[in-house]
Amino acid sequence: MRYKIAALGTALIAAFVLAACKPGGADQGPVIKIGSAAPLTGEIAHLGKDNENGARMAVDDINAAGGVKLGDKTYRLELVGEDDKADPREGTLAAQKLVDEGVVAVIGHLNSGTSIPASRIYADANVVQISPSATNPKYTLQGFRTTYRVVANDNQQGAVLANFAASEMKAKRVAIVDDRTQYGQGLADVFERVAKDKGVDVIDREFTTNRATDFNAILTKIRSMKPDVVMFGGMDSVAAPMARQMKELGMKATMLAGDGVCDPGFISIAGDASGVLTCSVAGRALEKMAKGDEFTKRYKQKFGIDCQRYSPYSYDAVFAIVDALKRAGRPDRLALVDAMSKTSFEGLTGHIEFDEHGDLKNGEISVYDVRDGKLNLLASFH
Ligand code: ABU
Repeated sequence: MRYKIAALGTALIAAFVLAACKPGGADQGPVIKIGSAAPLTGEIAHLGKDNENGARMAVDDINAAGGVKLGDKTYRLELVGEDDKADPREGTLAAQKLVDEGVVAVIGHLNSGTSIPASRIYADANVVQISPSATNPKYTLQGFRTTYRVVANDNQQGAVLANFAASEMKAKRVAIVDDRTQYGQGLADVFERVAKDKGVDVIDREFTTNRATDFNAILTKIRSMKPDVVMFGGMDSVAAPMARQMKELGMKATMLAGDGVCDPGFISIAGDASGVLTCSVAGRALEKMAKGDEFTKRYKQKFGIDCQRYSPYSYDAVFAIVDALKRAGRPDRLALVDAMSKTSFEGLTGHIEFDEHGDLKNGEISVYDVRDGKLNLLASFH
């Protein structure tokens, strides 16, 4: 049973409707605001900007195609971006700003550690939240009717990584390091449990932080234990210097990591140490999306940079909002919340439909390694 929606006060309804219908200019018509929350500064800003760019591309495409027709009105979408700095407290501040700004829904946040605390603020304000990248299972298990994601979760991702290590990589001895974030630690926990079930010897469990850059002590200890695999739960900004230090220490182990690491940003920071990585993405591989090539070309043309990881998912998240708005028939937060659970459409990233928690049905996990400085798709799992 999901969280009962808090009743909206008359003043708030009036404020929201006014915001939603505020003229965007003489020739632009009324506006529906959609929020985007992600780290736009700091170590993983490249990923946050990528999430925001995907949402912006969807908003621009929808506006270019004539906007959103609801009843006898046609609305232009406006994307309102907030920087959550990948920090839980900043995440709640960004969430409150977006709620106060009058957004009807939010695409975000990028991190599980920001998405989870922010989700209560969105739930209390009846604002639909769709994360294009937060994978910690707890995010959708809080009982909120407003909380969705368009990627698979870490119960799936951690299990696929552990099965892949045992069955495909034939790993016998695995050391695990995590960054103590909700994402990194959570993914490492699932990986450890499933790996042990598969008979893999988990020889060490270490932790660091999501800001650390020096892993000499941890890696020297792990090296002495001769692992086949070092599983890392965390983000690319930490994994890349760790990979470089593994190479400097002459370690032969493969680094195995999840979607926080599996992106071109890792390769550009890790450089000639990037070949150590095997990693997963919590969704369909870009290479397997029917319009993946077209998306990456248009993205490069529009923003002048290559897409990183989850921009196709934030693109689809905006379309999920518009799909539900059309069923709702009006730009109203509560009507949108009611319409969201019936979402069912073919998106760029695959079929978008949600289970009773707001998790994507039939989420896919893609596994890559790095060859010749590029991510190379190895396998996909449902
Ligand atoms: N899923 C990868 C990074 C985002 C997060 O879940 O924290």
